[in-house]
Amino acid sequence: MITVTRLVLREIALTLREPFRTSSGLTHQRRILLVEAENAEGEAGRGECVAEEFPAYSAETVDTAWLALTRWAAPVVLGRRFAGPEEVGPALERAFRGHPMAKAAAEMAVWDLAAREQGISLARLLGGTRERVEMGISLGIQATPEALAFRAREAVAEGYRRVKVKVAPGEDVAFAEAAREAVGAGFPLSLDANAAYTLDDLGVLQALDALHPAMLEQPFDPDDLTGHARLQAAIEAPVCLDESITSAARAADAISLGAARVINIKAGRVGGHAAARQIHDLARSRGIPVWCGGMLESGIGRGHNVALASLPGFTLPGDLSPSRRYWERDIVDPEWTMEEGTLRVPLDRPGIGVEVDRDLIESLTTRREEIGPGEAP
Ligand code: OSB
Ligand code: MG
Repeated sequence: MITVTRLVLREIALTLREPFRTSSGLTHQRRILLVEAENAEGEAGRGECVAEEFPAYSAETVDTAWLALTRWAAPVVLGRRFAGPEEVGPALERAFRGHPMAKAAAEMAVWDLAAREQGISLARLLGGTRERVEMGISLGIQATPEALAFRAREAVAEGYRRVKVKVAPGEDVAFAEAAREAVGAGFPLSLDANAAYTLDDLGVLQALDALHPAMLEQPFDPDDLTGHARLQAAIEAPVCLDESITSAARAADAISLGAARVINIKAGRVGGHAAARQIHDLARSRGIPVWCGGMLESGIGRGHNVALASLPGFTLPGDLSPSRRYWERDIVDPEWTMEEGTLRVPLDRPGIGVEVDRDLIESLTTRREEIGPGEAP
């Protein structure tokens, strides 16, 4: 049994050490929505909403998630006796439509709390089996192919197990060629288009395919499963879906249609850990490899990603970098680190395995709201 008696929502401002550019925009300062779920004993679990400031990656934003959490998710979660954290996602799903990033932030906070109440790691509670997870870097679009090649070479030297490069129309073939040459012929190099192309760009996509990428991530609009299936039939590289996969049902459709040979799972995008695990189980039963995506999270969201990535079907390196790659100072203690291209899953520590730096979080907070049972606005 688990009961949440108080939710604390908080928005913090965190500045990336280096701006991150994709086909859908530039991010330098992250507005991050954090959710704390407390039980009657005052113990807290934490979740992080992956929604961004502007609705480019998906329709949700920090502000819509704040609204959905306070108005619709809080009354579902607060004061209710759940048999376990796996019941929270379905309850939110029944209560209102959409807003999977908002739902996930609350759901994941309850999973962290449940693991802490049981005195076990979140990785164990989710059914994780790995002691270490392999790390991959996601490189934003750079000013020139040469600059990208420099960063890609650096990443390989640092030990990353996979390099992913963002591409966009006009900043694709020359950049991908430079990255391929930098990492070497056999090295896993992925390309992520963040939905910037259409089937009319087949020529460009075939030129990218000729560079033998480990996968081509989300070339088309999230709704265009049929287009992805057509593309998959026309290229050798596996098509990997990210933005398209918003639920287990969508993942099942994508697999059945042949729209994806690989799936990027982000618990924060699909409504939380229960849905993420369901997608993992489904993909595993269909022979589809999965990996854990990232959304430039703080150390809290990263902790959730690490726990999820410890599940057995996560056979490919995730978009997972150490804290130092993103932030001058992360909000968690200890910070996340990389050893030989892997990250040690904190199986010996409760919940996500890290504690928050309360003073630092307080100093970064731009908005805060506490909600108790029966208090939802
Ligand atoms: O498409 O995977 C993506 C970051 C923000 C939004 C979307 C994506 C990304 C990344 C960064 O690729 C991955 C990371 O957190 O390191
Ligand atoms: Mg992506």
